[in-house]
Amino acid sequence: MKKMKQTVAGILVAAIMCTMAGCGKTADKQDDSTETATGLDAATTESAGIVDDGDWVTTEAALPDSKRFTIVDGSDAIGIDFDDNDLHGFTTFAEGGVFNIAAKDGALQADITGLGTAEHGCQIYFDGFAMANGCVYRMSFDISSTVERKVQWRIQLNGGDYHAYASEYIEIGPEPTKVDYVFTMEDISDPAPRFAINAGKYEGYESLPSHTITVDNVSLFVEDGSNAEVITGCPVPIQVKVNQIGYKPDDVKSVLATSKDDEKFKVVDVNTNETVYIGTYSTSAFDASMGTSIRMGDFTEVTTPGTYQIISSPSGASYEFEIGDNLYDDIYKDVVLMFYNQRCGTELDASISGDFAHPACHTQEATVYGDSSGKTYDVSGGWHDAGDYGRYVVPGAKAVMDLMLSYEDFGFDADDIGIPESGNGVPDILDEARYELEWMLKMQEPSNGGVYHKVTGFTFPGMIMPEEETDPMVLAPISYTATGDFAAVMAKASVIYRDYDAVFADACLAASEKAYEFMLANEGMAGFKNPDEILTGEYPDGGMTDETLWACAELYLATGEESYLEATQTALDAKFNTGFGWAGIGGYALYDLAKATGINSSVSQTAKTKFLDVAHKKLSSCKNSHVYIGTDIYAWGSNMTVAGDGMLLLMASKLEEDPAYLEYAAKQRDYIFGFNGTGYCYVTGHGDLSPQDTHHRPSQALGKTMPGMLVGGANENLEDPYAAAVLYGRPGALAYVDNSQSFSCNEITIYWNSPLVYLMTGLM
Ligand code: 9MR
Ligand code: ZN
Repeated sequence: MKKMKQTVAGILVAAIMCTMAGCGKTADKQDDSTETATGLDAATTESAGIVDDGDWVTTEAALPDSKRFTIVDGSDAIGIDFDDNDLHGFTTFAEGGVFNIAAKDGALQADITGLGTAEHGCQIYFDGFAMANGCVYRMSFDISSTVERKVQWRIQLNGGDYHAYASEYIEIGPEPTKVDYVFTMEDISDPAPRFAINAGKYEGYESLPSHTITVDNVSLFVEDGSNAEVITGCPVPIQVKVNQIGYKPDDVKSVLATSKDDEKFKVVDVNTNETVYIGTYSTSAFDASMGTSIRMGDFTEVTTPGTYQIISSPSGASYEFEIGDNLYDDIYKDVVLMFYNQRCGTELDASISGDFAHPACHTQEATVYGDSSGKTYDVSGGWHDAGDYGRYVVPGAKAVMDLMLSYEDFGFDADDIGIPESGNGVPDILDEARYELEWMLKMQEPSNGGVYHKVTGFTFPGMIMPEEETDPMVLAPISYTATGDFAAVMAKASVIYRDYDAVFADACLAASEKAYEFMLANEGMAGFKNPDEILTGEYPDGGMTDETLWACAELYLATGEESYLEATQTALDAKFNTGFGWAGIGGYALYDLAKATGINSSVSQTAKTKFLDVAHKKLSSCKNSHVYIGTDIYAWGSNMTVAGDGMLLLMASKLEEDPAYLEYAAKQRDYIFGFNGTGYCYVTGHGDLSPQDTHHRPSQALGKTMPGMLVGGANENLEDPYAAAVLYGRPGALAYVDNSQSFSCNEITIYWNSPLVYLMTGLM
């Protein structure tokens, strides 16, 4: 057993750190005495009388060296000998396989008792290295098995179609086999590939006795790096950032320069090349989320409709943007139509969905997990949750609620958005929400009112079109959160749809009451956990006091009944999450109680006080933020947090007069459209720089990007191998990469689009 060698992953990390230091963005905090600790001085603006002195140095600041790593001849990209009895990141994937791995006696040992359903039924894998096009590698390792059998080793793309860069089928047995394989990386460079050994079910293997596979001395050696491509990582963000879609004439308008040197900027009309405004930036401040010094400029005074660009000295130009009244119409339409495009169980019409049209998908009946009688239900319909095709009640309820509130709070009653139901006399937003509600009704167990947590396959499908996922569908067990969220939105729907369809409204209310009975009978039920065999999205949530509150509050608002009032009073006294996410959802209950008229006044007052308390804190976070946004936590789906903060501020503006609510709600919108650290407009198909390689199966299958999807955005937790490889060391607000392998940054979901619908509706 040989000594551990340094891995390219190690070199990669070192190279990125040099890159960060070299760009002068992380290391300059301490010696900039002009910076303020928190907040920025308000930008002063020069007179709009426009005297352009011509003194503009607008050369792009030297771009940091974006080499992510270099390939070193004679080094290991992977070099692990397990001598220290550590797995060094080796782990497993199962498709029905029953096995476990451990590092023992200086080697990796896999004890296999069930082969699963595919060659990768039992997969042992390793991520965390990188490969360059043109480089010659030597893959070697020792492998044995206590029974004679076949396995396959692969180095593969970690996502998409998982195709192999190199692979071999090998017969192994008790005598160790030495794999030694030299190959050239012909594919494009990959900063996050996967090395895997597939030890699952092969043709002719009905079963094998339980056995142990031993793996040792795993090495991916750089045999010849002389022709290896030098790999570049994420693009360097543009330094001068604006909302790329644009501003309404009377909006407060800000420009963000991620630089400490810029002192002034001008706003140039791109059609006439005329300078229409010259502004002075605030003093610089160090922004920890972006890990750099920034300055803010204000050009609210520019109100004339047109197309503009900011020229900043010395950082250069911004993307172009518009000032005008109807500039949101196109993006808004796409953001709303995204829900239609995510519809499941129905044919998508090419006249609406274009390339994304497809035949009806997922129409097969689903089996109830763990039901010995093999019970199946028709649960077709609803929206695909995200980049995967799962349909999950918990996040679906949040998305439906946002759409219903867009209608209720802002009278969004357009009936010509262009969905099949357009022109039917019911607002399209309600038609669209009803598509999900009708599916949710099917997810309720008729015998007891509980609601199945989700319907998916046992595992995520490949990067295929939805109608190609023909695997058996399974209904995951009933959960308290799914039942609570269901009870809440069904009660709400009974109010919202009553004027349009009283029969439907009654059905929703009855379903809600039945779900509530299940909740009463199952108080203290444990939070949902995926059964071992179901590997799709989990949506776990152990804190359920907010679901209890939301359910009884909406039932009280729908019925006025005393028992629901009492339950609401009790639930309001408990500790609960006041958010607008998929897990924490108490904000919806507070808001609906606070805005209701003619209900128990102490309940509505309590709810209003609690709601406004949350809103006041959010508003002051926005005011204290360098970039006017309400969060400094960049977790999975951070764009939902930002859109949700905008939503909260808009709601607060309905309960209490304060122009700051609208102003800062618009800032959350600006962030999403490009006024942020990465400079991305995070909605596909709009803006100058927007995501083009999303983790979204239809987009990946077709090699095109569906428009109108809001991606998850910056995520400092680096929760997928690709992000871990290319974003290591990046500050939170910059931890975003436009790559389909990065599902923790670049996936899309219905419940990230839905708060954006609310925010845009409110601001329009
Ligand atoms: O949006 C979810 C995020 O908040 C969680 O951190 C993450 C991991 O549990 O899961 C996200 O939800 C995914 C779901 O599990 C499956 N469909 C895609 C969702 C978005 O990535
Ligand atoms: Zn489907």
